[in-house]
Amino acid sequence: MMPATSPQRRSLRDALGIALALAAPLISLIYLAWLVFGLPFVPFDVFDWMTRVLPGGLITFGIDTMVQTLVALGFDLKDTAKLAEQMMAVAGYLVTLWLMATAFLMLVPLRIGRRGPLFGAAVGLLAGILLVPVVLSVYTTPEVGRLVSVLWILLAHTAWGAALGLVHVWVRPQGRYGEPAPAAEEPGSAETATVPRPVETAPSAGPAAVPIFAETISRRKFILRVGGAAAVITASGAGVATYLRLTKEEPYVGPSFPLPNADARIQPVPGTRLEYTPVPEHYRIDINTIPPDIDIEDWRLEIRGLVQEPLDLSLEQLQTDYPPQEEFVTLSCISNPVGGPLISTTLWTGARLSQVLETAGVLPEAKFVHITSEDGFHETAALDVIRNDPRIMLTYSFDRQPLPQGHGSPLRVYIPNHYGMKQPKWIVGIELTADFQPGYWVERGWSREAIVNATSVIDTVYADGLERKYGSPVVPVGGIAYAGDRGISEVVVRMDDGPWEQAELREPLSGLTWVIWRYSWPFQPGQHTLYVRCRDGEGNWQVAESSDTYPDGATGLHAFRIPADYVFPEG
Ligand SMILES: Nc1nc2c(c(=O)[nH]1)N[C@H]1C(S)=C(S)[C@@H](COP(=O)(O)O)O[C@H]1N2
Ligand SMILES: [Mo]
Repeated sequence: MMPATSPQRRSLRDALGIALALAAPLISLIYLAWLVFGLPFVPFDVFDWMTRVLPGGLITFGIDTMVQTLVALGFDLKDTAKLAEQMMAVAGYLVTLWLMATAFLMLVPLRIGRRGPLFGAAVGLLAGILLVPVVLSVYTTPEVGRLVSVLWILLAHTAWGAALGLVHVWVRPQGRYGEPAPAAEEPGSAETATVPRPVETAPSAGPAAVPIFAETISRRKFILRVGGAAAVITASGAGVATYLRLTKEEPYVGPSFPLPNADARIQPVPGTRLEYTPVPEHYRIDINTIPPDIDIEDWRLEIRGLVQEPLDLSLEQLQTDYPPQEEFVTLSCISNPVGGPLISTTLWTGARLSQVLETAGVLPEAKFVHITSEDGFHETAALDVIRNDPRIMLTYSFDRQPLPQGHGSPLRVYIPNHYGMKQPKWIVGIELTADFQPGYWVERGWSREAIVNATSVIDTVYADGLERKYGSPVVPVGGIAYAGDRGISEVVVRMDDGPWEQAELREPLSGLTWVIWRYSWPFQPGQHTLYVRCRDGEGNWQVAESSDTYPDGATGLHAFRIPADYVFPEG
């Protein structure tokens, strides 16, 4: 006997709940398999693939929105930018699976019976087949062979589909008043349905209508059980991840050598950012959710194109056949907003690029050097520029330590005075060409030259340092100014609409880094805004007019708002 309210279809709410309870454990499983066996983590690969194929404007908008949101929410960008991307990747994948499964549960007729799992498996396999070329084209997460990865992707998604089909037959649809209804109706009884079915996969009645479970269970019970299992899998995944991270991470203990300007007369105002960025805190920007993992033993730098002799150089050759050179370098991302966090300073060590090219014997027709990376990133530099600038180097060390994986291990290039987008990490090839070839971000509309704009930032208004100068209270103010290899000749600060006043400059780590400045602000009670502006070593003032990061890098003055209750002058 059938209850009168027995529905012929699942409600959307039911389908959404069940579909979510199935999508979450698949992701947890794929995640665990990645951590433990190095099998592909599909969400990250799909996300990175989308980053590469979607129009540049959309990606730029996405990055800017993310950076602005994180900064506005007060997050430390170096910790959160990649994490936010990773969360977006997982969320996108989850929602896709969720919607697919919901559609399946809504559209596939309940009387599909024992053919449910088979049909589900076919749907899952199809999803897996679509994902395979995507993952293979990016392939940054797997640490296993391609065949194993392909098999895993197909297997995992087929299993998910089969589970979906099984659950479809197993979990009975909820009646209007919560009464149970059989998952598969008796032959004939379903035919009395007045609601037309959207999809008829089994047009002929017959064996399909025989239920494969002796009993069906309620949605609530199902979600409790599967949800419990999913929670266990997810929690153990997070546990393993935390364990792996804790055992991998080494604490950072400052530079192992004295900084060249340790005795400089001008000292930073407390609250100014560190002049020498600890490497773990160096900002990181690239097109990868997980940085490429290159095996240094197998890696070779391939020099090709218009050369007398193509070369394959090992890292050891680069380190021993060429005299190492060092530079203190400030690197900035072109996406760094004025006052933003995408700028850092450390010590770079490498081999002079012009010398390495000489070994290969550059042919006279060559005009450009096209550098390619493991992740598909690439950039072009003019051969003239490389020949005339001995500072341009193939870098293998940060802070006198091997280049970290996230910063381009084993090799990246340094080109002074240009934004980071001009400086490929994870280099695998250098080709000498006669024709200009636009780089990865240039193809997406960003600046062809990408010369850094002069910029200056107020890091701190040190209220606790309030002191008296000639009897009047002053508050120390400090920050950085940066203009690539042009250096900084002057920094000025002004309050509200007042006159510009000189700040003092600290001797920088090198002519390629930012400069720390300080200024004694004659204290005024009340609410005020301080502005800073700098002049580069060639005498050009920082552009005061505001412009967006796209396409040439941000310009405009950094402002520091001082609330009325910020500083309390002593009696
Ligand atoms: N291979 C590769 N190199 C790359 C990128 C990338 O996505 N892939 N991003 C560039 C950009 S936009 C910047 S700002 C710098 C950042 O270097 P960092 O992460 O070491 O700070 O790397 C550059 N080199
Ligand atoms: Mo960048």
